[in-house]
Amino acid sequence: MRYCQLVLGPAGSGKSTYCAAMQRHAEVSNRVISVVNLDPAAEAFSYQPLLDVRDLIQLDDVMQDEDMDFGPNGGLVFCMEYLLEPDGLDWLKEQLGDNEDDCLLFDCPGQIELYTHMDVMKRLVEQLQAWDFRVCATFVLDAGYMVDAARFLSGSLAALATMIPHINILTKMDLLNRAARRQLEMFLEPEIHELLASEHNVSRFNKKYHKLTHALGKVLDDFSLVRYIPLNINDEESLTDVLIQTDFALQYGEDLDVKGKDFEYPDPEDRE
Ligand SMILES: Nc1nc2c(ncn2[C@@H]2O[C@H](COP(=O)(O)OP(=O)(O)O)[C@@H](O)[C@H]2O)c(=O)[nH]1
Ligand SMILES: [Mg+2]
Repeated sequence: MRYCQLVLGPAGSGKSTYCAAMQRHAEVSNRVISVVNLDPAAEAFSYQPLLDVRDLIQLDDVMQDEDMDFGPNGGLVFCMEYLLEPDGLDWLKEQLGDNEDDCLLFDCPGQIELYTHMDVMKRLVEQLQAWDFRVCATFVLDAGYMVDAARFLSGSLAALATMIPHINILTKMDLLNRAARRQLEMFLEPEIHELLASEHNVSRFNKKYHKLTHALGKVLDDFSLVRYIPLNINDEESLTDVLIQTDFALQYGEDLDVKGKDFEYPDPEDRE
């Protein structure tokens, strides 16, 4: 079995920084976590990638091709589709190797359309599973954007668009002052009704959609679907905490834990 996190989230939310910080943190804890750059439009990241999709295809090349005439979004979609063609997949499979127990982070592109309107990411997940990877989605959001309930809900709903086990991480906690951190605490394990009740400045728009917001909040609440883990990349304990949660989602180190999925309740008849 191999393990991987697809690191997802809007552009600038801190995906590449998370990958770099986790790789570094793993080294300190005597573990190896490798990072794969899957963003054909990536400009800068501070990790040393195990493999880089830009070695297969570069967004700039696609966009400069006059026959294809793509803009940035179309170009990105083309690159991801190309990766999932047989030749692209052969390349990816070979690059990934076949080391048992590998732990990988896939630093993914940020365009939400790839997840909401297209099946490229779903196909990627299925392919990775066929190659014996256990896959989870790690959804990264900038803590600075979690400032009001409406934004909170829209972020949460985006997080639900991924259909595999997923973890939500709030990045850039180091940038918040103490008051903001305290305010954020109520978002972490949200009692959504309380949260919505605490909204003060109800605009006309908010009033009109008040019921909708509450209904959506109730869905999230009833199913305990959304939880956020704060991450301060400058704090090793915080990194450890996130690693524990992602390990749990992936059921990494299966012989150490009882796995929910395979656990069988003992037959009461056999109890003597
Ligand atoms: N202070 C601070 N800056 C961060 C953190 N995470 C990301 N950044 C900065 O936010 C910007 C975008 O981060 P990046 O990882 O490239 O985002 P990506 O587009 O999601 O890969 C960069 O300038 C990072 O240095 C964080 O946890 N703390
Ligand atoms: Mg990036």
